[in-house]
Amino acid sequence: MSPNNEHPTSSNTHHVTARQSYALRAEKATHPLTSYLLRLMTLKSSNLCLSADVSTANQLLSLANSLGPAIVVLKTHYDLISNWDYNPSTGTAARLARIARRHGFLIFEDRKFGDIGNTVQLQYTEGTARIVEWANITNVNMVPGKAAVDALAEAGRKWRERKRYELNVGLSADRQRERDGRKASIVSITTVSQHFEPANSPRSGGEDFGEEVLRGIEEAPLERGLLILAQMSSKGNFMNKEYTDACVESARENSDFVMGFIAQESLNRQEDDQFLCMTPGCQLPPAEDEDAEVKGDGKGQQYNTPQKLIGQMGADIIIVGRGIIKAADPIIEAERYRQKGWEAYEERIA
Ligand code: 5BU
Repeated sequence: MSPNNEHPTSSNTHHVTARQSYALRAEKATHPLTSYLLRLMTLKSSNLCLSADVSTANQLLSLANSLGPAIVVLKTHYDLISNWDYNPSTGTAARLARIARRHGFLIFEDRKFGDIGNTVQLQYTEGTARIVEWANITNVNMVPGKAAVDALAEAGRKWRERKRYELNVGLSADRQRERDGRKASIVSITTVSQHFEPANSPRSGGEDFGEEVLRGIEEAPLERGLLILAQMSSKGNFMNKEYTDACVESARENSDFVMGFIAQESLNRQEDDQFLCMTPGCQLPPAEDEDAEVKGDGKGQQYNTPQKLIGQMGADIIIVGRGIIKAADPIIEAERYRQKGWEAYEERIA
């Protein structure tokens, strides 16, 4: 493979989706989670994903709580967290899911699966983290081949079917108990898996969060979604055009599971492509010098502004980590990124 380390420079907003509003795309999207996310973006006027690259669970949860109102997706690297608590009911993922429902954002575990099909299925659904249980979205590095995507899609489908079945069994058992006048007390697999569900859900064991749920939208659908790592932001990466094209083909083959791409430009090419493009490598110049050039991080990361990524490259969601987390006031900075990202989108569709 020859490296494709140059960032795309030309405009990439010719596809019909680049001119459509997120609300219209929500109506047209066939993937339920894509449709939900686009509605959430419309509701919150936000196309911002926070990359919560911190090292303790408390830092993660506190960032999620304070920046939640500005974002639509929170991206985790759970293996960066030194004290990640794996308990399904009281652990880090369960607590994050409650905050996600309170503020209205999806959880995206940036796991970059990259192994043979059988292994990625196990990594996704089993092991300590059981990512499928708590992450609405995850991603795959397709270097091992399309089988990795097919295998994750199969695991995602199976999980959803099992979950639906468990929920139905759980609901009918509850109804039966109600009819019998008995208290809901049996501990079933349903009860255990329900703890992963977001707050205030008919699926979440009846916990009532009252006012503490984002109004105007229901909880996220059960469907899980995958993003394919089609292009990277890092200098000198080996993701060439041939690889990127294969990612797009694979996405079309698994469009009931693949929501879109991690890429530096929109990859919608065919008329009916409706993929999302989520883009890392995003920073703003300082507020006091908005014309300044944004530079890399000295460790291979390359940055572009929201204006370039959303406005010219057709990205849908900007992914921002240190630009926000390391700011003197992350809440103010997250709001600044939200505004800039949204303005760039409004200009694009105008
Ligand atoms: P930053 O602090 O905004 O540079 O963080 C970017 C995040 O996005 C970080 O978690 C990376 O692992 C992630 N990332 C990226 O920077 N570039 C890529 O091409 C991919 C992921 Br894929």
